[in-house]
Amino acid sequence: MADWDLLLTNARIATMAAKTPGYGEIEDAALAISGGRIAWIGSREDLPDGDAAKTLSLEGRWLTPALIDCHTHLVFGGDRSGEFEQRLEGASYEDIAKAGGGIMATVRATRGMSADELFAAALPRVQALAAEGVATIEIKSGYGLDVDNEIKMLEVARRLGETSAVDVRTTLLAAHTVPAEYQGKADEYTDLICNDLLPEVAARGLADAVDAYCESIAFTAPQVARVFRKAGELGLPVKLHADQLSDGGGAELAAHFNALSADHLEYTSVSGAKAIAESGAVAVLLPGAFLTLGETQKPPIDELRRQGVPLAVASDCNPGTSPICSLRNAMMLASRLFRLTPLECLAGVTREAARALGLADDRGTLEVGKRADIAAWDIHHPRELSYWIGTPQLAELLLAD
Ligand code: DI6
Ligand code: FE
Repeated sequence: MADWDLLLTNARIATMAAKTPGYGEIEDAALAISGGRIAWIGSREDLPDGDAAKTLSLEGRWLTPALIDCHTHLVFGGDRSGEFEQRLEGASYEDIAKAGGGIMATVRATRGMSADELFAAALPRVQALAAEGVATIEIKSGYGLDVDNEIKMLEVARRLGETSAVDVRTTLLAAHTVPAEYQGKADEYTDLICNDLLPEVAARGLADAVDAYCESIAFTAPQVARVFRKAGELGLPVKLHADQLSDGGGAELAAHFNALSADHLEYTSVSGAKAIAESGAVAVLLPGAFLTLGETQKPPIDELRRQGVPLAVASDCNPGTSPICSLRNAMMLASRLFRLTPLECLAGVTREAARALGLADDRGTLEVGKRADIAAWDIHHPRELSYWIGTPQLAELLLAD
């Protein structure tokens, strides 16, 4: 007879398991949890005999894997509503960045804040995501752009994970933009990242991955390649902001370095999509940035689908291009703007988001052995999670620990 910590009964389950068709629906289901892991899942009539320390009836509610926001920049100082206004008056994102605004404005605000102040500013964002069913959040640095401030950001991100119920994965994005003090000296700043910052971050275990922004206003492919080679030497996986504003061969570059994911991809070519497919990287779609920038060129969704590239969806929560602290809204936008189906949207914030973080074996689907991070919803069908706009439907978020 099995011993379980918790037995969930009278539930409808969308397992989101890769091998099952559709949502992997199980009607009148039960799910048993032991030691924070799923110990049994299936139809209630097949449930083996067992003793559960606690039993919870879900009263017919739907269970899905807890959501995963696999791309955020939610630790930052200040806001950029002034630039939002300027853009609506005609300035472009690149114009503002070249005039010293854009990312650099947030860098100045972030450098000017203590770790405690940054933590206090970021905590409500983490709580807002958790309130809509998110249990895992990736948080990038990239607004410090020197050794001390990048480390400060990563420490704040780690602390957010330690002090909240949400699991935080951190990503070093020192190659986000060239800081003002290195203007015209991008190679020297790349040296600083490779020689000083990366080794210290790796030695202190502060980052789970390394990201870079490959773009005409940011870093060239050879500079990104140096950062990625160093990350590889230090045993850290990589991911890339690729082809967001122009086709800079970012998808190919990400594929070449076996990146976990290539993110944005608005300007990715057919050959770029093929390269991602062959490498096995996840395409992370960020419709909040597409919306905010008034972008008209969409990621090559049909080509990515044809090539069998896994599609993830994330909020990209940041003060410049995606001031959207809601993964449900990102799902909603992915369906409206990129025509992802509700099934693709839900897979994109569960199974494929886990894969984009290198956590596919650990979470993102409801299967035996996986982490028991489970969202219970007041809905009649899981497609509603992309359909409703701004409608809270989370009944409960059950977390492994
Ligand atoms: N692409 C983005 O959309 C964000 N970073 C990036 O590389 C923008 C970050 C910002 O504007 O503050
Ligand atoms: Fe981003």
